[in-house]
Amino acid sequence: MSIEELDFVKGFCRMCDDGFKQGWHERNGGNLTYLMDSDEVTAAKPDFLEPHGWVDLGMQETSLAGRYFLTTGSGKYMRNVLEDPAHNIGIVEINDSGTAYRIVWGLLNGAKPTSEFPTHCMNHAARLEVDPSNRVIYHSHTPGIIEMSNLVELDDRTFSRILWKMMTECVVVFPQGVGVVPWMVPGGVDIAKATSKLMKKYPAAVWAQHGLFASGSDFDTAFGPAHTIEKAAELYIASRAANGGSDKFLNAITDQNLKDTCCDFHVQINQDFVDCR
Ligand code: 2HA
Ligand code: ZN
Repeated sequence: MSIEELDFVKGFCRMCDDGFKQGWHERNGGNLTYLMDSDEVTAAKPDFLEPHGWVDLGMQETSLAGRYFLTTGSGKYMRNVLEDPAHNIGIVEINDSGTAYRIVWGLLNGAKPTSEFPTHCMNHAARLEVDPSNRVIYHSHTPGIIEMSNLVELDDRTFSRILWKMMTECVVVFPQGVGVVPWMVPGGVDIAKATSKLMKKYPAAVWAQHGLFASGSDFDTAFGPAHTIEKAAELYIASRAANGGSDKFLNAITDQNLKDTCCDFHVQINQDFVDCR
């Protein structure tokens, strides 16, 4: 079986296309990485090409040493991934000390891993600390979240409470809430550090005026919360617009409603973000 026929590659390509169809990936916006397990590496290895030279990561992640990632390419369009995986995505190997990577498949014609590869690596390491089953980090340019970051205070509690209260099941989908990274220059180690700090507390983090980072143990559990968070943000924007711009809604989910929902669904709400006992 060729690499492009393997289930994890097909799932990866489908997710890129799903995000594009949602309107989250204009031009080359957004990126996706997937941490392969040893069976997936074994299945893909016969098709690996002559590896490229090692490239410095600009940081060290010892927990990722020797691991392999499937990643979108820098400057590549999510829109094109499904049709032509080998030119738009690729497999990279991390070296034994977790300081460098090399391309072993795909990213043809001199392409490189996503410009956000340092953020993805740090986020993988951060999520693995709190959830050893985590495999996916997904960055999208979600319009509702970007609109919301123009309008509300940029802090974790404010964002989480608004999103939870927009739709009953939100608090069940992300009961820890979401983190918020203030506006920062993308693509570097500083934003990677700020994001990965939040990803130790939350499975998703907003980038103000930029988009969203989501994580999960597979493509569904990363895409699903991203979809839910973005839908809640769009509901907030639409509700405010329909309410003359005001955020004082006639009816709203209360803090007690949030807690009762979590109790019934057996999930632990982030207690710091609710006001009642
Ligand atoms: O263009 O989304 O944050 C890729 C990006 C950078
Ligand atoms: Zn981006």
